[in-house]
Amino acid sequence: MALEIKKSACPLNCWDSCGFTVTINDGKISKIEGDKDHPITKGKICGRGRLLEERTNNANRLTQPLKKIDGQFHPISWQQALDEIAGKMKSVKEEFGSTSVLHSHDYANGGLLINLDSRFFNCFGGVTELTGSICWGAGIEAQMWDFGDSYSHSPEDVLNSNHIVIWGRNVARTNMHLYEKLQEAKRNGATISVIDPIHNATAKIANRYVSIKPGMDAFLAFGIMKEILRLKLEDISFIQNHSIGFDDVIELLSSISMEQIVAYTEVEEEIITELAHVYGNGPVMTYMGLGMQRYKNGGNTIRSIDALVAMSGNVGIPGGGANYGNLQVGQSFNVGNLTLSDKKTATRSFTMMKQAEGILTAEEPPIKMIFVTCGNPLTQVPDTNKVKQAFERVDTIVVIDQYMTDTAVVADYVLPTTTSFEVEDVYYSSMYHGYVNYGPKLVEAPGEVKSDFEIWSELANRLGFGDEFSYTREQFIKMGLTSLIGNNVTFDQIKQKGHMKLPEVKDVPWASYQFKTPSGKYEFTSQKAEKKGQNGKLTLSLPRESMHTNRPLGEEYPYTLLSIHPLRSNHSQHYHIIPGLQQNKIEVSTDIALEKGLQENDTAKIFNDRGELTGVVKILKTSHSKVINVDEGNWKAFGGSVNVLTSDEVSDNGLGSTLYDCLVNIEKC
Ligand SMILES: Nc1nc2c(c(=O)[nH]1)N[C@H]1C(S)=C(S)[C@@H](COP(=O)(O)OP(=O)(O)OC[C@H]3O[C@@H](n4cnc5c(=O)[nH]c(N)nc54)[C@H](O)[C@@H]3O)O[C@H]1N2
Ligand SMILES: Nc1nc2c(c(=O)[nH]1)N[C@H]1C(S)=C(S)[C@@H](COP(=O)(O)OP(=O)(O)OC[C@H]3O[C@@H](n4cnc5c(=O)[nH]c(N)nc54)[C@H](O)[C@@H]3O)O[C@H]1N2
Ligand code: SF4
Ligand SMILES: [Mo]
Repeated sequence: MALEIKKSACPLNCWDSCGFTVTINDGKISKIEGDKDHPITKGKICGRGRLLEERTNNANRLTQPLKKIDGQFHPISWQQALDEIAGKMKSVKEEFGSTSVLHSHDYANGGLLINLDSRFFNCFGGVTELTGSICWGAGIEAQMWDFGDSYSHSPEDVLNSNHIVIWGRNVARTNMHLYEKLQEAKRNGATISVIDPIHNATAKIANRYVSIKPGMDAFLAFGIMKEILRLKLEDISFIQNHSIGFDDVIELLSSISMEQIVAYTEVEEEIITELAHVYGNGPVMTYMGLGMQRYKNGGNTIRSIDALVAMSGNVGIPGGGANYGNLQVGQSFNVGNLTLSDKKTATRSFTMMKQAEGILTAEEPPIKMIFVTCGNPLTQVPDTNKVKQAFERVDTIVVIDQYMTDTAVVADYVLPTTTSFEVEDVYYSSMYHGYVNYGPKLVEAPGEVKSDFEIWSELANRLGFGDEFSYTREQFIKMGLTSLIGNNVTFDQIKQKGHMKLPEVKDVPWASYQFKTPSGKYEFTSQKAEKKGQNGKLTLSLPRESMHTNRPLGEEYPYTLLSIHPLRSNHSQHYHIIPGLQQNKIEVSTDIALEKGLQENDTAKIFNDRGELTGVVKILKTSHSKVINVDEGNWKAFGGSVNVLTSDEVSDNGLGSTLYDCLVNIEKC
């Protein structure tokens, strides 16, 4: 038996972007472990990564193209599937124009060549595309306004911090290598504060846990800034020399009292003062999560925390930073070479959030055909009932996936695709560190499975633009890396080592205080926003669904529903292979349990005007008193997605989501 051990990389949409060592036994993946040589992973990976072995080998994996006939799926040949799909594309383009085709996707695979989907649709003439991001849109735009870009400090730099503030990031669950770094920093003497409505696993190692009312973090930042000014702890030199608009912040802060701040946030004044001393005694490294900006006021929340970090002198210094995304990595590639956006002659876009609304209301042209890739909108996009209704209204749906997901179930054609071990690519994440990883082809794909790339190129041949796909994967990877070549990076180096830190990536961003904003300074009041016709100032904005903004709704549905990321699954991708996950768990605060007479393991129903969901009650020992959580990603077969309850409303900036801006009620069944 031939046993081999090879390096590879995790393709999952995750902060960590780990390096793997993969054991291959007789042409099959048999084990996935962490690559000890990888500077971030250092030999450790999570269960989601290890279970990619199961996701590759599972007997339920799709291995043949399927076509739905009279409500039942039947295997068909690739020849038939691709001929029929290309034929349909041609005819809808002739009759309605190319934008009658919608490409619905998310970012389930962090490989560079996933961008070839855009090349295909651009060469076809341009389809209806999705803009914005359910994941992190509001916060990215917020940082674009404040700094001119969204950059994080290198993982190692946390060891230079005096204090660390984990603000709405579930580090122990979603960002395991930061969790390890936090433990190391704590041993070195740094303090850790966790600000979160839920006492999550990271709070267990923190020196200070601050429970906050969901959606009210900007007010906490305002309270801390007020105290910093009162205590004269602000960085006057940074404010005077490297920023604009601080007068607007002072005006805003004087328009709200500390009593109001305490009432909104439900954080005690003493704790606000303590946090002012933390920020005044830097360097302080602030790690913001993405959950916290999935509210109507999410962009303003991230901007207000950025402002706190900036005015306290924690921008551009080792051990500091307003760490949210790290676009330095993604921006290093030459993605335009892969996507050929100037090939498209027609354009239309829907926001990712409101794709269902778009499908239901589009007229000139209507949506006649949908392609779904790297996404599972029937579980992951808000307002599932509306998404289902919209998808059911479209004549032809093509889903490219590895499994019969809730979205694949509503398709007309399901095309089986490869896992990352069956094709060559380079992988990266624009969320945490600055490394790019190499993933070679390690095994043959099972059955008749074809990669997304092969599917695009075979459809392109049928549609008359096959030339644009007449390159090998390696040639395409090199095309995407051309922007790096002058920088002493070659594909062969990445290949040889298995990973590489991209030379452009700065460990301490903004150290020169040269910001990428219109003024070149840090902008407390954003000129970019003003140019767009918006008020670029920070505001006292509130979540959309709350007692303060909609009293009748707040009375009917008194609890905020969070739907945070599951520990053991990456979104919906692991539920079907982990029996222990195959039931919705409704986590409620102890106060809600008392109020509603709920006990551990009772069956309960949560509901609002959009939908309802049943599950088993779990009681959160420490959390904000009005909070319920159901982890996102669950399949219909196992109780259904929490998104039956969430709203498709878009956030205040950046076309982000408002998934956690969601009121519900609960009753025992
Ligand atoms: N295990 C696991 N890890 C993952 C993923 C996964 O599916 N599973 N997904 C990956 C992806 S795509 C992403 S985007 C990241 C997301 O990573 P995170 O941002 O860490 O995860 P979220 O689950 O979005 O929420 C993070 C935290 O925000 C808190 N929170 C919610 N509302 C508020 C609020 O109003 N204020 C404050 N202060 N906190 C709030 C929640 O209680 C939760 O602890 O995780 C990545 N890593
Ligand atoms: N209620 C609620 N909803 C949420 C969130 C939340 O916190 N709460 N989080 C949001 C966030 S942050 C995100 S990032 C999104 C994630 O949303 P999605 O990306 O839609 O979620 P996944 O479950 O990862 O689904 C990805 C699908 O792509 C398939 N896939 C994997 N690799 C490939 C490939 O190479 N090619 C193709 N064609 N398919 C592939 C997988 O099998 C899977 O079915 O969900 C969002 N939805
Ligand atoms: S899911 Fe994230 S933490 Fe887990 S192995 Fe993949 S990159 Fe690493
Ligand atoms: Mo995400």
